[in-house]
Amino acid sequence: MAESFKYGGNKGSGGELHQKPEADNQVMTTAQGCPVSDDQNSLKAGERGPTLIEDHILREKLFHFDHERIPERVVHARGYGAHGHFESYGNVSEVTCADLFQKKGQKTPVFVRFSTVAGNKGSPDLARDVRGFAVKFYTNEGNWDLVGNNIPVFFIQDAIKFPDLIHSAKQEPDRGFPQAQTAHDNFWDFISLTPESMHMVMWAMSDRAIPRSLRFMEGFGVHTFKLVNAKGEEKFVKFHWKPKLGMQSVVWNEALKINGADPDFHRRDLWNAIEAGDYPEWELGVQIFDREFADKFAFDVLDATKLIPEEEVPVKLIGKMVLDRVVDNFFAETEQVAFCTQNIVPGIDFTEDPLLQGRNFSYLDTQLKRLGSPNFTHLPINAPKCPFRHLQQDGHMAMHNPKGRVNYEPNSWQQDQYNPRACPDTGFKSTAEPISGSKLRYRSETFADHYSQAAQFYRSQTEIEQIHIQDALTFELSKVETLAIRERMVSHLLNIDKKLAHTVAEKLGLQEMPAAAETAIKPNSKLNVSDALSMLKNPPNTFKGRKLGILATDDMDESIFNTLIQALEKEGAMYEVIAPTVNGVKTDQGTHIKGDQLVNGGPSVLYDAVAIVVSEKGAEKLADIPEAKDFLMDAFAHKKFIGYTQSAMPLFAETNLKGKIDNGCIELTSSNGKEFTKEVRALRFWQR
Ligand code: HDE
Repeated sequence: MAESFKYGGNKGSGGELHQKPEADNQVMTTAQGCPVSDDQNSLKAGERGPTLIEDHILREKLFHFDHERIPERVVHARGYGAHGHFESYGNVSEVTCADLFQKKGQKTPVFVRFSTVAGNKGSPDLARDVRGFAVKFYTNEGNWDLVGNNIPVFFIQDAIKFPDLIHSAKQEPDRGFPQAQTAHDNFWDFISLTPESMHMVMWAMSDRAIPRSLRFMEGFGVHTFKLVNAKGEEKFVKFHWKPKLGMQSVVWNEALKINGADPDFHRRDLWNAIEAGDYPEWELGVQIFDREFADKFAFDVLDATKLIPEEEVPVKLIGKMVLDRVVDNFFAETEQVAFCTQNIVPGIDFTEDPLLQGRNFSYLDTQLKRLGSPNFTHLPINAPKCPFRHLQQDGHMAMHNPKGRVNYEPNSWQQDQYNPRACPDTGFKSTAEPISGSKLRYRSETFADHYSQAAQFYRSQTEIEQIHIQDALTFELSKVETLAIRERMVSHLLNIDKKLAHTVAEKLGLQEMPAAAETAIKPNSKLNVSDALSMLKNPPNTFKGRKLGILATDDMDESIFNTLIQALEKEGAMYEVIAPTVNGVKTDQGTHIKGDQLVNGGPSVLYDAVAIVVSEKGAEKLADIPEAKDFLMDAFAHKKFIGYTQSAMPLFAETNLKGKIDNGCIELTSSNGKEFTKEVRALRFWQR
């Protein structure tokens, strides 16, 4: 019998690769540690079977495989995680005694999981959706989970509506589609019957819901929390994450194409950036305010559909987070991480926000279902990194089992080493919030204004951003088949902005304008514009962390290419070479340049700006390739900056863009790489 057969498989079926282990520590074993002699063939009676049930190796392998999946998250199923640390600026110790904020430079390990909300685990990254932004801080006084989103408000005011919201957003129960999309009847039916969602809808229809990268989004704690200092004095707080590289989104047409070209666009981007040492960073900001401000603020600070404009309470930066390590194992870390809003530490406290109160129940509950045991806190990704001692015991998969007699308290076993006791001085204390009133099911009247901040958000956007909101609403409602739902949505838009309502109605071809929806109280149309709410009013001023797509062919001008690359490297930007063969190209000097993508594998939607560095002959050849034409035409349509060499003209001519060359198209020379890199910092040539 040939060796290759003995150690697996037949010749010709890859069996040759199954070699004997070289060292003892390479010998495969079963989960019970029994060495395996053959991992290619099951145990059979006779050469052609049947297979024997005695084959414990086969049965153990299949048994484990059959149980590989755990229930995916009901929401936020699609996510991506990374490790890093939080470094405190040490400037809020007066306001909070939370250990992680006490000293300047103090570092706390973190694990972050970003996610979309509506899609299932395998859905594409660039769905129009809210992004989860969940951070687990492994502090010296226990884990603090700040389980936020990339949008500062939420759809609903009371946790009791959450299952309805999510049911309506996910695939419809009879047909099982659409996946990862809110563009369908059920979602807009629910939304149009839920006026409190209008502010969030404006955000969800804005470019915030189609981020270019997880690295370029803001994050928000959403709810109002409390900070408590050593004297027990409390202040209210809203948490913000500000991306160091600035905010950036794609345009909708790009999102659609990216989902086809690379459904893993966001996770790949995060993985690649961290692996390249280009560690993404965010600063943690806080809006701190007291009860007096809360009482006089125009809205209830317990209402999660409202924000506090940064112009009214400025954001104070209190530390920075760096993500510098990818996971070792996606399942063990990203899938098994269990965020719980009720994971809180001394110095921080909850408020009575009815959404937050409901979440504090829901997250623990969901982890039991997903991870199957109350001992999910024993998993390395969920375990605190500080010492922990308690008297909880047993249960499925118990891995931390204390020694000794003590498993209750009070007890008389002072001599026992393991004997944890509560400590009134250092232990977590809830703030003594005065509560009075009757037990009732009620929505506070202070929660009644559903339109004023929606209007404020819309008014605070630039014209381009407003057009994107109009287009997004039109797109989504165009997929709604029931006319009454479209009309009902327009009736709400009338309370937000008349021009917006009329534009959407017109784009939808509504024959008659509905009356404005009834409002519980008269909206305030005079709230000040807040520039902080606009992405385009706060552009990044760097191309750092962004990626240039260089369409290249043989015989391209090497000096132009080199100047460009040097400038990009200086800027801290990345690039990929897209070539007719993935092996790459040869320059006019005969140098081989490695290719990253094939012309039909690297469409321009994957890049922040593009350059066409080709020879004339190369351009002529590209002019015959549809994907090469799409590369240029899409970049132009998506208002990207386009660097080009004169020799690229045959491609421009074939795409009819030759006569349209504008200031967003920049001719590259062997000396202007720096100028080009500076120009593309604006990310898009919106004037086009
Ligand atoms: Fe969540 N949410 N949520 N949510 N949420 C979950 O927990 C829930 C809400 C958020 O990467 C679930 O582990 C209720 C607001 C993020 O693992 C579940 C309510 C915000 C993540 C759950 C809300 C969020 C979740 C599903 C209304 C932004 C992903 C699986 C009261 C501030 C965390 C899981 C991760 C996940 C319940 C509303 C953010 C079912 C009941 C508001 C980022 O427990």
